[in-house]
Amino acid sequence: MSLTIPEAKREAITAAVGRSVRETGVYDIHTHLYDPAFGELLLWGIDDQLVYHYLVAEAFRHFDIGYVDFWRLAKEDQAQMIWDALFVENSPLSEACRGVLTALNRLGLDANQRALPSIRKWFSEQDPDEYITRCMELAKVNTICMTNSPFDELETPKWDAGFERDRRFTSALRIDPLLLEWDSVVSQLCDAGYEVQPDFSGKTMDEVQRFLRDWAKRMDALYVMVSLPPTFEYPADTECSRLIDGAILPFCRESGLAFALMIGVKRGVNAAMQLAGDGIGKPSLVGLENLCSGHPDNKFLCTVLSRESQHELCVIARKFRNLHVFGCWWFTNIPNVIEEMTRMRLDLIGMSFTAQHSDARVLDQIIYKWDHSREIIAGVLSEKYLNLAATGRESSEAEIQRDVEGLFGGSFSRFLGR
Ligand code: FIX
Ligand code: ZN
Repeated sequence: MSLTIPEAKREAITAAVGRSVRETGVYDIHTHLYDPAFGELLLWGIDDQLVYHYLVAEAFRHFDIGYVDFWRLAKEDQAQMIWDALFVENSPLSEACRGVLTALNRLGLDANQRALPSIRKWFSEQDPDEYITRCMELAKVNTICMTNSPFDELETPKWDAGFERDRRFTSALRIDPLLLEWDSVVSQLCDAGYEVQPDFSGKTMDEVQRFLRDWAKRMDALYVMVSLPPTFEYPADTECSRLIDGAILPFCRESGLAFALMIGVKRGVNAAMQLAGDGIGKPSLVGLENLCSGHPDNKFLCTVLSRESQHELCVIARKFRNLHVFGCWWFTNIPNVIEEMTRMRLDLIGMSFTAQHSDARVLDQIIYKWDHSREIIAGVLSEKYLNLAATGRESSEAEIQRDVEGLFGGSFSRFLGR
C-alpha cells in the first residue's frame, strides 16, 4: 500500500524539485544560433523574433497577402504585419506567440504594450555582446550547440578563414545535402578537391570520409547530424543508406562522434511559405532500430517529430544503449506534448535522456523556450519524486540535483564521452 505523504513533505519535495529545475544551467544541444564571431548570422531582437517561421506559419492563416508579395517586404514590414495579426488583432495565445511575450517580460520590457516601435527602440539600444550574455544568463543556458553546415555558403567562409571560438558555443556538423541531395553535392565535393563519383565508384567513400574528417576538425564538432524525411529507411537501396554505411558510420566510429538523426520532417509541403512551409509525417522507426542493432560500436542521438512516434522511440532506446533520445522537437515543443513526452520518457528510460533542446533560431528565444519547458519538466518531475516518496523512498536534494543535471545535458555529455 502506498504511503500517505504529509502535506509539509509534499511541499518540500515540490519546492526542492522546482528549485533545481529552475536554477540548473543547461546544455542546449541543438540550436540554429551562431558563435558571435559569425556576426549577423546570430539573429536577435524583436524583428527576428517576429519573423520566426513558427509565427510566419501562424500569421499566414490571417493574411490576405500573397506569399511572394509577403517575402518581398522588408523584414520590419513583415514583422509589423505579424505583430498586428497575432498580437494586436488576436490574442497571442499560441506557444510561439506567448514565447515572444515571455522573452520581453523576462528582459524587463512591458509585455502589455501594443506599439512595436517602442519595443524596437529598446532592442536598438542593446550592446550585442552584452545582450548575448544577458540572454544566456536569463535562460540559464551554459552552452549552446550550433548547427554548422559545410554546404552553407554564408558560414563556410568564416570557417575557412578561422576565428577565435567563444567557448560557450559548440558545434554540430550538419550534413543533410550529403545524404539527401547526393547528385548535386557530387560536383561541390569535386570542386573542393574530393575525388568522388556519382556512382560511388573508386575512392568515393574514402573521400567522403576525408571530407567529414576535415570539417569535423575545422568545426571541432561534437556530433554529426541530419534531419530526415518520414520515409527514411535503413538499410535500403538508396544513396542515403549507401553513404551511411560507406562513409558516415565508419567516420563516426573512427572519430568517436555520435550520429544524430532527427526524423520526420517533410520539407516544402507548402514551399511558398519558405521555412514555415515544412511539414510532418509519421516515420517507421525500423531504420533507426536497424542502425542501432547493426552498429553497436556507433553512437546515435535521435529526436522524432511526430507525437505518435514518441512511444516507439522510447522502446527502441530501452533495447539499445547506443541510442540517446533528446528534446521535444519543433511541433512537439508545445506544453501538453512536452509534458506527455517527458512523463513517458521518465517512465520508460528513466534518467538516461536529454529532456529538451531549444532549436532556437533567434537568440532571445532561448529565454522562453527554456522558461516554458522548465515549468513543465518541474511539474512532471515533482509528481515522479512524490510517487517515489509514497513508496517510502526519500530523495535527497543532492540526488534531485544530480538527476536534473543529467536531464539538462549531463546525460548527453556522458553519452558522448565528453
Ligand atoms: O531540421 C532542423 O534542424 C529543424 O529544427 C529546422 O529545420 C526547423 O526549421 C526548425 O527550426 C524547427 O524548430
Ligand atoms: Zn533544428
